Amino acid sequence: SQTIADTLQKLNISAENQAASSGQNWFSTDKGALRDVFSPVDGAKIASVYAAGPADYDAIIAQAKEAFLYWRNVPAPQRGNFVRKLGNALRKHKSDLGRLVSYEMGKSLQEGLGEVQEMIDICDFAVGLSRQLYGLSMHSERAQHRMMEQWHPLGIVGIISAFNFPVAVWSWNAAIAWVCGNVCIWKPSEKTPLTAIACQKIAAQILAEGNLPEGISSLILGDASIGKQLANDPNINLLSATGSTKMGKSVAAAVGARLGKHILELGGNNAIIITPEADLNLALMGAVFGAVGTAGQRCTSTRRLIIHEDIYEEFKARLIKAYGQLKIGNPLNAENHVGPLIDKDAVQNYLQAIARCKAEGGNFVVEGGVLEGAEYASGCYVKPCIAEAKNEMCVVQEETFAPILYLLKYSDLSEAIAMQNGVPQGLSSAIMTNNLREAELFLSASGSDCGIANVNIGTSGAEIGGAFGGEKESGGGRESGSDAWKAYMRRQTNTINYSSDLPLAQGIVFSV
Ligand code: UN1
Repeated sequence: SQTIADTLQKLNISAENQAASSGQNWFSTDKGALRDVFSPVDGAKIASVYAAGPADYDAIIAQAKEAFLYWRNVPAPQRGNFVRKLGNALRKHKSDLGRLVSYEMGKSLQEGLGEVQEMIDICDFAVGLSRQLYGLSMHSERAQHRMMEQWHPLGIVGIISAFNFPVAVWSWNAAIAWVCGNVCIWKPSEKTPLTAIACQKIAAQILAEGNLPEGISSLILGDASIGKQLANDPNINLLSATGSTKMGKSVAAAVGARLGKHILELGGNNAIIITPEADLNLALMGAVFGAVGTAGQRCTSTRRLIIHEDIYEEFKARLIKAYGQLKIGNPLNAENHVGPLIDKDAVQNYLQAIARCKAEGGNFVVEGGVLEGAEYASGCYVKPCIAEAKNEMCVVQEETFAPILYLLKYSDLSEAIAMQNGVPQGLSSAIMTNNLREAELFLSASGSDCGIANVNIGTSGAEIGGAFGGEKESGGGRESGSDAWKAYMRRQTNTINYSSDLPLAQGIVFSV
């Protein structure tokens, strides 16, 4: 079987990697700090990366600006052709990239491969979209006048991505941004730079084959200070940032201060309502995958179950049994359901949340804890746990990026919906029911207040065809499918007069 060294070699990752790249042009002019990247899977050092400094940043911006002057004039379907080739290259590299995602980030190999599939899917979507960037035409109130709108590219799109979806989130933004005529600068999480380097190398190769400007795709590595720079920089015409609500608030303030555009994909506190009319087998699978998949590190992870009192005890017993069967361990081994958390800081956050939950009166029916032993030597493996809790508890109101599931009890559906909505976040939500009235109420204006609301599906695992994003502290932005592309373009309204008069709108008379 293939070793990690083989995977790294096939993806062209060196032992020491440069801080920035504009297409195939890699550099580290500032020779910033050299940072080691460790795998949460086995604690081993994978490679090192330089952090970008001011000269690296300026070079990236200059290349991006120049590339945009060219790219904006390339017909959109031809821009789609670049994305089509990228999608094909990703198909070729799917198994290697999926393995590296799994090894660098810690999610199961299945989910690593799924993440690469999500990239392929968005490329397909964007290729089709490249012939569909439709504007409307309107009827003018004036004779022999025509009105229409056009969508033009914005310029440079900055993409800040998080460790939990180290490659897919980039592609949702980049594939759409490119067909819209923008150039992209990607700042991945400093916890997962290697998968980003691998993707950038694949994209750069396609650019080179098409003789396209290097600055269409750029990568810049470093910590939050690079993110701050992007947020403050008026050269960044749109900043799409995925991460914590805290990060989002600081990005929004900086981008807002310069009246720039942003798309924010922040935390979630997602719940599944399980009614007495639910198919409990479905509900169980949806809840367990949602809560322990990606070790609870998706922004769409299921954090709360709101269960009807009549089925509460039965469902709790089934959950406890299912948790008892979970296998925790190396995510590259297909036998295991749950891999490690991203790092030891994440383990500390998990332990603190458990302690706080207990202090606030939470009752753990499945206990958590950190696993020890040779297989868990990275120190990042934790036990998925379940606590009976109250929605008002401080810890339940927050997003803890770990596999901790809170059980809440309800007696009528309006109360359940109020609980579901009664948190600061508004990303994903679900109801499990076979009752049409319950389902439709949940989806109605007085139902879920989230950007995503599902019926008989858990909270995680959205497809790229829909617009992805949430309300309230989840940020309000939308990425991926539907008409989310509009955020990556500027709308221009055009009125064209083909008469020999100059009538004014609103019937205003003006003559000299
Ligand atoms: C995220 O957790 O940042 O719906 C994104 C899902 C995935 C995306 C999650 N398609 O779970």
